[in-house]
Amino acid sequence: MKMSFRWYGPDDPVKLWQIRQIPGMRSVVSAVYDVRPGEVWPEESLRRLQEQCAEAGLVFDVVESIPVHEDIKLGRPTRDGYIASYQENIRRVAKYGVKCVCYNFMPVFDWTRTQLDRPGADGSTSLVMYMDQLRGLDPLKDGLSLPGWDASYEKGEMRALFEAYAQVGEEGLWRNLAYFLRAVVPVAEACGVKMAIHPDDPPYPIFGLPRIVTCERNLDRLLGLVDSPANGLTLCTGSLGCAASNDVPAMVRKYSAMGRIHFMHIRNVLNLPDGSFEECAHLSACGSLDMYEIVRALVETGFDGYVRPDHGRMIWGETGKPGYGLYDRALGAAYLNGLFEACEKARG
Ligand SMILES: [Mn+2]
Repeated sequence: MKMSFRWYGPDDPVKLWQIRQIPGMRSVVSAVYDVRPGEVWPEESLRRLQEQCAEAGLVFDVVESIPVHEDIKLGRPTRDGYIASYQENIRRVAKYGVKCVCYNFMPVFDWTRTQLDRPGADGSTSLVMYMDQLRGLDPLKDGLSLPGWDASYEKGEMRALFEAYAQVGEEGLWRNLAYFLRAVVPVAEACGVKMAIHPDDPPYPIFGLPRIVTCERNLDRLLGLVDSPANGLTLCTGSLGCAASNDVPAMVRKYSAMGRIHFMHIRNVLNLPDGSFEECAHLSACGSLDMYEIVRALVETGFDGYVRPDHGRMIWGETGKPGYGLYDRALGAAYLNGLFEACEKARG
C-alpha cells in the first residue's frame, strides 16, 4: 500500500513539509483548483504541482478530483465537449506522473453535512449529519447555505437543476454514467491511469436528488458498465459506512480481491440510531467501523493501491478547512500504518 495525504495546494494551511514529516508518508493527493469544472487544466499548473511535491520529498501521483460537469451527469447535448475536456485532463495528469484519478458522480451537491464544527466530549470538533437538522433544510429556499458547499448557483439555476434531475431519475443517471465511462475508461487505459469513483456521501438520495454509488449491488453494476481494471473504486469507508446496511470490511475484501480498488479513504464514523452520524477519530473504539477488519481485508487480498486517512477532527486548537486539518489526519495515518504493520506481520 502507498500512504498518501490530501493537499489543497499552496493556499492550504497544511504545508508539504509538514506532510513530509508524518511517518511513512509517500504520496500527495491534489488537484488544480482554479479551473472551472469542464475546462482543461493548464499543463503549467500540473508541472508546478509535480515539482513542489518532489521538492518536499513526496510524489504527486493521485488526483482528487477531476470534477464531472453537471451536463455530463444530466446527459445534455453539450456533454460531448465536456467529456473531450475530461479525456484531455486524463492525458495531461498522466503526463505529469498521476496514476489514479478520483472522481464522483453526485448530482449538484458533493458530500453533505448539517454541521462542520460539532464539539465532542473531549473538546475536539468534527463534521456531523443530524437527521433532525437535515429535515429543516431546503436548498430551494431563499438564503439557504449548506455547510461546506460553495454557493455558486443562483436560486433560479438551482431550481432548474433540481427539475432536470427529477426528469433524469436514477436510471437516467446510470445511463449517463455508462456513457461517460465508455468514453473515458479507454483513454485512462491507454495512458496508465486508474479511474476510481468515490461513493456518494452519504450513500442515499438527498433533497430528492438521485444517488447511485451507494451499496454493494450498485457497485457491482458500476464495475460491470465497463469491465476494465481502469474502471475502479475509491472505497471510502466513512461514506459507505454511514449506511448501517453496508458491510464495509466485506466490501473491501470483495473488491480488493477483484483488483478494482485503486484508492482507499479510511476513516471511522459513529452511527446513531436514527440514521444520523458523527465523524470521529480513526480508532475502531471511537466509532461504528472495525478498522482492523478493514485493514486485514486489504492485507490478505494483497492490496497495493493508495491509502489516505480521511476527514479528521479539529484538535489541539488547530483551525483550517473542516475535516482537513493536519493533526488528526496525521494521527489517523500513524494508526493506519500500525494496523498495516501488524496485519502484514501476522500474515507472515
Ligand atoms: Mn472519502
